[in-house]
Amino acid sequence: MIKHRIKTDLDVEQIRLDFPILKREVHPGVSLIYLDSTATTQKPTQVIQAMDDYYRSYNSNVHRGVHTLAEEATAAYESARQRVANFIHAPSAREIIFTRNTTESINLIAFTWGRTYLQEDDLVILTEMEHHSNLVPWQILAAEKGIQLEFIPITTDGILELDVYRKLLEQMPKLVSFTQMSNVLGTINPAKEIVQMAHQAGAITIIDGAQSVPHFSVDVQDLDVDFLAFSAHKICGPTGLGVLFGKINLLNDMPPFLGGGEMIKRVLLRSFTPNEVPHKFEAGTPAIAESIGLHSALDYVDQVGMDKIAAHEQKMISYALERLEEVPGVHVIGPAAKHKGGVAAFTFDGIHPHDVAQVLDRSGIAVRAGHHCAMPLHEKYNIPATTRASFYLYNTLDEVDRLIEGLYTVKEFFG
Ligand code: 7TS
Repeated sequence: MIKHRIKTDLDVEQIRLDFPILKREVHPGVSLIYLDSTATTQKPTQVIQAMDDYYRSYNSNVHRGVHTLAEEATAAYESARQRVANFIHAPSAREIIFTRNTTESINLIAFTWGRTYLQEDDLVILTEMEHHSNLVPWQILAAEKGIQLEFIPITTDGILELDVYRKLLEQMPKLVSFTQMSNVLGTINPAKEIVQMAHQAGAITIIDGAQSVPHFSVDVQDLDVDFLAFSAHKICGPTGLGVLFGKINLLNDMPPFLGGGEMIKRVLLRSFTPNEVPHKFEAGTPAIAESIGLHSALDYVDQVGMDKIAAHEQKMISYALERLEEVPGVHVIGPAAKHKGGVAAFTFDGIHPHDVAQVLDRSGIAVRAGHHCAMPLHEKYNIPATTRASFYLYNTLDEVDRLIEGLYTVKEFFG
């Protein structure tokens, strides 16, 4: 069963030592094989310690005090903002807004920019492979304002049909919003080209970077994208913190999102003056510990090297696709490895994905089963659900072998 295999450039055994959870047994004598990083990634000790250190030594609210702790916490929070700007090559930290997650980042754009600038019959282009968080906010706006939605279709291999996109652009859309990498198909979309084409048609662009920013190097200036959203918890950081990058002129012209403390300059009984960007969009006490955790997470993945992480995942997915193909009855959806990140979603003839995931769990293998918040995508393939294995910097080729062994056990179990 164990195959001869290629080597990857990452010292994964060393990296694994940084992730305490990877040492745990999920059942007596059964160690964890975590293949669900697309849902959320595990956290290295460095990140956990950075947050622990904040709570132990300088816990305080930000921007509100002149005492030492408040100054230290504020400096750490603003330093995290600068770190995020550097990580995605944003020209200025003022273009980085902290939200709760990717979902909130996209909703923020829909509720502020969308409500202000989109009118009845304006066209918004999305794709058929979007996560619900880049569908539902626009559907809400469509119901409220009568905007029109169109979708770039995908081929049976899970690649965007850019010829159809080109045709759609002739209708002069106001907005093109798309995922840089699919959380189900694993498809990596030609983001720069999509943005460029949208701009030529006069549209504003949004990239859902939830699955791209953690897995390969993303440069918002090179992409020339107007907005980009991602979540800290998918890049070795904590839950509860998201990022929205926006070009400064757009952010300056957008109305605030939520109202309350921090987002104001001056308040009278019946009116207020909003604060400057980015604070205008950060009402209330922010996720301070989480921003410190994200700072540490970005240092961590940068130290490993984003290009090395991407290359490792490329080898992981190539090997996984090759091995999954050997299992009779398994069908992976999505493109060939060269167009794909480290995500393999598949069906197993005659066996429900939840049953697959449940039997795999007995061997300690954590995969996700379901529609992965992409119901329209599954409908396109005429399947209700898939089982999904996803890989990150701490996964090994041995774990792929264990997954394959697990799938043979599933097959035996269900006859
Ligand atoms: N966009 C994409 C492409 C995603 O994969 C996800 C989460 C989101 C947006 C939303 O991120 P959140 O942090 O706001 O929840 N994707 C998944 C997944 O595939 N399984 O669980 C969460």
